[in-house]
Amino acid sequence: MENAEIADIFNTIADLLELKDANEFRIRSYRSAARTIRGLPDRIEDLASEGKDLAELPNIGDSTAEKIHEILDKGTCKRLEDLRKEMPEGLTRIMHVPGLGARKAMKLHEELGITHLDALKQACEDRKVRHVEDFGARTEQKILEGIATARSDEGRILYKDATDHVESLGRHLDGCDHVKRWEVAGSFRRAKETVGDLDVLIEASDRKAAAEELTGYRDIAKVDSRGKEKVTVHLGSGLQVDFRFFESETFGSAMLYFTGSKAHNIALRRRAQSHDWKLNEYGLSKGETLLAGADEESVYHRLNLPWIPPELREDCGEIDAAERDELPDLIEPGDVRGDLQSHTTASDGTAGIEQMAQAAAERGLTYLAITDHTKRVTMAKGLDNDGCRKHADAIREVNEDIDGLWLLAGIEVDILKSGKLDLDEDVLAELDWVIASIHYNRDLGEKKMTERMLSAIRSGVVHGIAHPLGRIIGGREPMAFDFGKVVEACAENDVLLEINTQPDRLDLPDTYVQQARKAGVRFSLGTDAHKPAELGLMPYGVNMARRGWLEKADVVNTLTPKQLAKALKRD
Ligand code: DGT
Ligand code: CA
Ligand code: CA
Ligand code: ZN
Repeated sequence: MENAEIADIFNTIADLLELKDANEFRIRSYRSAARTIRGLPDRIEDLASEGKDLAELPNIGDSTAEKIHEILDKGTCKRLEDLRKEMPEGLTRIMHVPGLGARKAMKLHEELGITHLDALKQACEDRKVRHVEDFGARTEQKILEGIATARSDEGRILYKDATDHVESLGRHLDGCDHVKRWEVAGSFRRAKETVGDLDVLIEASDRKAAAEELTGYRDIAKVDSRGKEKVTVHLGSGLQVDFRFFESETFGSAMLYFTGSKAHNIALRRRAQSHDWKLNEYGLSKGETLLAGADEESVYHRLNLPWIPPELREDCGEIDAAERDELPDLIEPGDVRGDLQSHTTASDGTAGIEQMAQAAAERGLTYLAITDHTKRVTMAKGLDNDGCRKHADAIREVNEDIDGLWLLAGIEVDILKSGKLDLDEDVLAELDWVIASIHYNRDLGEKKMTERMLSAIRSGVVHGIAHPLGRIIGGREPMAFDFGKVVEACAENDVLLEINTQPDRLDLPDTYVQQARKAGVRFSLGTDAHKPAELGLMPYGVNMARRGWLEKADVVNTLTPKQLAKALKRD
């Protein structure tokens, strides 16, 4: 039994308990157990059979350990089965539709007898949901959109989670004697925010032996097929991996083909056809003659193009740009000098100012902006005017004591419903760095939301807008506002747009970044770290910046501290 399956069981128990409105503490303890199990480097089944005491694992107590043994033994546990008898399990999927949650899911169940997702969709289409107390027509529409998003994301995983799989699978492949070379292509190589499956290309010294070796990877739940060209497996988490074998003469054209995107491939193939050549995974050829195939560069060059970075291969203008020799010189992780969003215990972070500063210095950052929440965010104990002033003093004090790191005294100020900022402008004007964002009343209709954004952008005290769309991948829809107008106002008022680097936010996303860049907007990168380890999330945001065609000069985090200080001065 795989760790992920055990983790899923604990998450389902937590969901069912949440629907029952059970004790919050118990719900949370099941969720943390699930997280621990999912993240373990070893298979829990192996640990158990080696006789290890599972209760010694973090977040796992005696009763959880007992349940794990029960699950390993029977594939399920009594707790889950009892809950299933009490509560339709389909509700656990309904509660995860963006905008719903356990309470609303239960309400729909009680009022309309809904027990599964299809029934919910039908009820929305039949306009029954709008008549339930607290719901209304707009909510009904939102639910329909939410179901569509949940479905389109189904089976896709976050890029970061894919990275973890690739790292661990990669270690296995490195140890396979008959695997001479392996590369991951597909959406993973293009660094898309979510990945549907992994496409791994293999050069083997002996395909049969290599297939034998690679299917020995410990996290494989099922080998779907095993052939001379291709081996398909499913990992414990359900993620599909396609391994494809290629020889070195065509490895480059295979990389090109399986990196995609499909639209990019089609555009390239059209180009080849205009010369009466053929392009596929086995190379670029003229009749029987192979013109290019060993590496990607040679294929592009033969088509009279420079090599195009995978992040740009979406058929969104990259071939034209390549043809005119106007491809962007994309920003790289090493260009980033500092981090422009982080939280401390002053609001909802887990570490103090010193600890965050220390961690940033250890990572080699030359600046870090501390940007705690303001009072509107009551859940995060947000700061009021007075609290903000005191916090800024404390940040500046730590800044005095630490060498080689500039701690910016900053804030993530809420943009209120009215468009006003959550703190006084004179308080904000004293700070080194002010980003504004929306956390509440996210749905006032497009017109009001646009005005709200514009009034923050025009306030004269705001340097940037944080997580501008407010989306959570697979969890929350972007807010509806006129992005074109916001972009225009940002360009006019010299206000930055953030690329929030949290793997489930990545907000702004690629196509929005492209649009804003074309209008002359500049960007900031913020990990939004709520604990020291999250300062390591920067590369995920750099990926998004690259997919948005950004160069070093488009992102203020590449400035030296001195240049940044100058850029942030308000007139
Ligand atoms: P994913 O897995 O949904 O995140 O997205 P991809 O882009 O990895 O798509 P996938 O795994 O279906 O296929 C990998 C690549 O193979 C894809 O990016 C382009 C190429 N490919 C797949 N099917 C076709 C096709 O029908 N025509 C062309 N030209 N290329 C294809
Ligand atoms: Ca794929
Ligand atoms: Ca695939
Ligand atoms: Zn935030």
